Amino acid sequence: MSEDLKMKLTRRGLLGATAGGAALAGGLGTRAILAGGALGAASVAATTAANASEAANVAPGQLDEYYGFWSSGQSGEMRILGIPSMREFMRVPVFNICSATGWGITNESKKILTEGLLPKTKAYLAANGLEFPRNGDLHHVHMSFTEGTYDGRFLFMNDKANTRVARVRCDVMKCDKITEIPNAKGIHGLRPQRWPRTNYVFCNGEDEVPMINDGKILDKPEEYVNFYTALNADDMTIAWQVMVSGNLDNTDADYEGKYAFSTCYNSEMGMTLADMTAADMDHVVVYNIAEIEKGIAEGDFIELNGVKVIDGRKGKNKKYTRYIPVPNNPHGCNMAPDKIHLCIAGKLSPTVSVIDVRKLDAVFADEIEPRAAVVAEPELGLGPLHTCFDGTGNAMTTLFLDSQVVRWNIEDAIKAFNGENVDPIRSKTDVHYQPGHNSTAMGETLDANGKYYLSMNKFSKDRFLNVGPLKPENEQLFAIDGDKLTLIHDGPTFAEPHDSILVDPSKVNPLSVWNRDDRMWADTRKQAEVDGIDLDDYQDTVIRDGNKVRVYMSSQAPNFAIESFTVKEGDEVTVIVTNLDDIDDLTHGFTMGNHGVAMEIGPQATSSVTFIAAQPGVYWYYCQWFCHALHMEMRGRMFVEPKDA
Ligand code: K7E
Ligand code: CUA
Ligand code: CA
Repeated sequence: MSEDLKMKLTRRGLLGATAGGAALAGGLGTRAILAGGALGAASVAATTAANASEAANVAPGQLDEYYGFWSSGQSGEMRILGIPSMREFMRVPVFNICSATGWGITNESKKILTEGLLPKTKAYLAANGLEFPRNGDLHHVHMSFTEGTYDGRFLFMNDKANTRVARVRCDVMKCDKITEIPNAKGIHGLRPQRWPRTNYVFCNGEDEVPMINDGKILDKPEEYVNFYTALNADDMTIAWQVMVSGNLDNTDADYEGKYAFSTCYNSEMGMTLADMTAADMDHVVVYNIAEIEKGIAEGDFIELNGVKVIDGRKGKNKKYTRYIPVPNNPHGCNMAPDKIHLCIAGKLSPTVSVIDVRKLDAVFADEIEPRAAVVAEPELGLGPLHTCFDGTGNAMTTLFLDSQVVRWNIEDAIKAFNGENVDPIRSKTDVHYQPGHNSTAMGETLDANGKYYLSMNKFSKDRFLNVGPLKPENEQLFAIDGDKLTLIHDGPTFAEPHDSILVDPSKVNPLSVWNRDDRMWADTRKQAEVDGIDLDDYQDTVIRDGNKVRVYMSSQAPNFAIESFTVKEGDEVTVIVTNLDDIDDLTHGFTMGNHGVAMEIGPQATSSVTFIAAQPGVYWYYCQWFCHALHMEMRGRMFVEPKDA
């Protein structure tokens, strides 16, 4: 490592950049502190792109070229946008609670939010008066693959805040499964297996904890471990876990189904910022999938909380994992669609480490040192976080501190690493400001193409009218023209444009109207059968079952079939609404006034909600999704009789 590079990796450099707030001050101070010299010039001046914005203009009524599936960070939902217009089409609630759709309020969604929680978690949530976590931190959304490209079945996403992984069905764009991951803490990096298909979803546990986290071991970091989890994509159960040394940040998988990878920024097992950044080098963990499966089959595991756990810690079972040293505190982990090069973003180091996955067989066979799998380490700029690809042999890496994207050539980086006098950097383009993730159309698949480049920026600062101390983030879309990136869209987003994938519409084909026999309301259907009601036919009935009342009603614009019903004070009331309309876009809602109850009922869907009618009186319910000229009139009354009347 050059002296210059070493200097940039010092802890003082990092602390200066973060603690000083220089990164937010426009970059100059940061660069001075971290690099002591000029790298590419990130200007704080606003880029004007009036003519270029034409390229992002999708004419009224015209459809976009790509779907964008977005994570929303601490908002906990998934979003669907159109590329290149950047119009936001939909918000799909996942780890959050949604007032519009009733996610977290309906019985159907509550089941999904609770059934995958660990018993211990349920117990301590209950002690806090909760059935499920109210928040989520959704960083990474990725679609299921078949043979290296998207197959349009599912989208998978992590919740760092509550150690969960969720799945969204692409046919209806609703979440259908949420699994809390045992043993691990803080699921961060997440990627589906690419080859031969997504049998596994790989999940990184970021936070270090005792192997058995029951309070017997507390402040003894030397006994902490981290867990890498393979989830079965088809049923969202845990397939196996690997215990590793150091923590786990981002993950990716190869195009052969042989290896998966994680970056680790805390090989030091430090519990303070100073300690987490103390070493010169951290590492990338390489998982040998076939050996792990064999180890599981042969019983070479311990069982922890019902999960088969392989010991892949450093120096334990070298057939399962290998540790490739890379400069301190790496972050992004991105497999190139050339099927060969894995790009590890340096974060504290201005470099990207390029690992040739063809060398990993030799690493596992002890024929070469792990570090010999690194075939290039170009110095690209300050704060490299994530890399994406456009299928041309070039890579584009976000530079957080420089507020730029650097476009560079992988082969030239390898040549330079081998001593040839070539500069791999093709161009640097300013973004506004501090980019985290980036993406290209189909960029994490074999169909990667070079049309659009998306920069998800963590700060908008001076770019929009001031809305108070909490500012929006900023997303920028660029047209890729050779090595030149031209800004074609620049717009604010609410927390947080974390990560995204841009997907060709040929891969996704959602329904417009629900199938009546969808499994989303299978439990309600079962209850209806017990109550002697055919949900597909006449159903407008009120059933009393002790102090439980079930109100079955259909809806057809602009009417609820039941215009009033009567219950007794203290009754547990379940309202089951079936939307008989089978027209595109004809969604009804059900809101029970003053009860904190609302839900969406899509065309042909059934939804249900349960509440206690605790106060006698007259209450109005109404449809809160605009459905008809007489939508306001789509309402009815609930009479709650006093208990001793
Ligand atoms: Cu870079 Cu959570 Cu994807 Cu943030 S991780 S940027
Ligand atoms: Cu039904 Cu509004
Ligand atoms: Ca470190």
